[in-house]
Amino acid sequence: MDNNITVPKKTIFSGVQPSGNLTIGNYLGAIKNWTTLQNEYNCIYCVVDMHAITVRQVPADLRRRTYETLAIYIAAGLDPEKNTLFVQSHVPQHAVLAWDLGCFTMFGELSRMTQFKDKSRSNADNINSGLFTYPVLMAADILLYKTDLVPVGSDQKQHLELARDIAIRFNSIFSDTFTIPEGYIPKTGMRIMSLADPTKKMSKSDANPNASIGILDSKDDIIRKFKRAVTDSDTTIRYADGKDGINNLMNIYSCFTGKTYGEIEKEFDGRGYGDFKLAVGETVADSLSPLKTKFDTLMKDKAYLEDIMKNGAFSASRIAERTVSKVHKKLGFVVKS
Ligand code: ATP
Ligand code: LTN
Repeated sequence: MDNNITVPKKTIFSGVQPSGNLTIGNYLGAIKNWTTLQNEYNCIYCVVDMHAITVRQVPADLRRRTYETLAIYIAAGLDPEKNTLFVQSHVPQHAVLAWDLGCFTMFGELSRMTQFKDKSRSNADNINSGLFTYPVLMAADILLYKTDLVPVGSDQKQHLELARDIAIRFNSIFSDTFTIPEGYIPKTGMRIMSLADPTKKMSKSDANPNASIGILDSKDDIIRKFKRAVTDSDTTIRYADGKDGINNLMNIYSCFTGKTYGEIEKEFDGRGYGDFKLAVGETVADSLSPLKTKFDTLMKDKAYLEDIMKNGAFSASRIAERTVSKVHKKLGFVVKS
């Protein structure tokens, strides 16, 4: 038997917008899971700054957060030697392919996107066309790299479905061009909810600073925010329908400790919400502390971060250029001589 046959690694692509202070929702729903994939897969992780400008950004903040997001990727455990880490706007093929794919995406499909509806409500004075075509740019991100798997939180399922539909449509018109991507959605930490309104997802662009826990928040802030988390008028710590606030805290505690809901219920049997909230706050703060220390060191070395961005963009461009020229040939564009 030939043992030397090597199966090519599957490709993973994902990204986070540098649109605010990253939350434990981004960490548990996305970045933490990415670190477990880096040995088995060919992983490409992007800081999606072009997506971030669909909502008005302060330029200096956007720039700082782009460095910070990359530093968080590395501080959370993504090894720049094993993963391609880059900034979306450094690879212009993302915008080019987004235009092409936009001509194969229907107005009706985009109108059905719940993120567009939610963001139109929260940004009623700036419902720009980028907000509307956001999922097309996301489809371009994914399809440029022959991506097999896309690890995202469950809130992105609908966008991923659309990316698949666009790819299937293009392939059926022009013969096989794109790999059809699959979602890779984690079981635990799928959806971390807001501390202020546990029926809404925790989001880094929430206007209420008490609604979310930032990965880089101080221990005091983390404990204070958990103490204020909205719960219910019951007194027992148990996972049950209608106890959205407690269920969310139990989910967060479970993600950081590995304990099951049953174990958590036993641990806090006979104890009040105050005790439980304090335990969650301390556990989260202590678990994030090593990441924060590493982050602080990385942020002092901008040249190092820029080097990673540059190398990442170089590797990503080589693949992205190939995909775009293949697509342009199929579309009938004259090849530039
Ligand atoms: P914004 O508030 O700016 O729209 P966001 O906080 O929702 O952003 P994104 O940058 O859109 O975050 O998402 C990055 C990744 O984090 C995605 O994979 C998304 O599914 C995941 N994610 C975001 N919020 C949560 C959450 N509350 N629970 C689980 N996963 C989440
Ligand atoms: N829309 C995503 C961020 C994102 C993304 C991607 C995720 C942009 N492009 C490509 C996975 C693959 C979000 O999480 N809000």
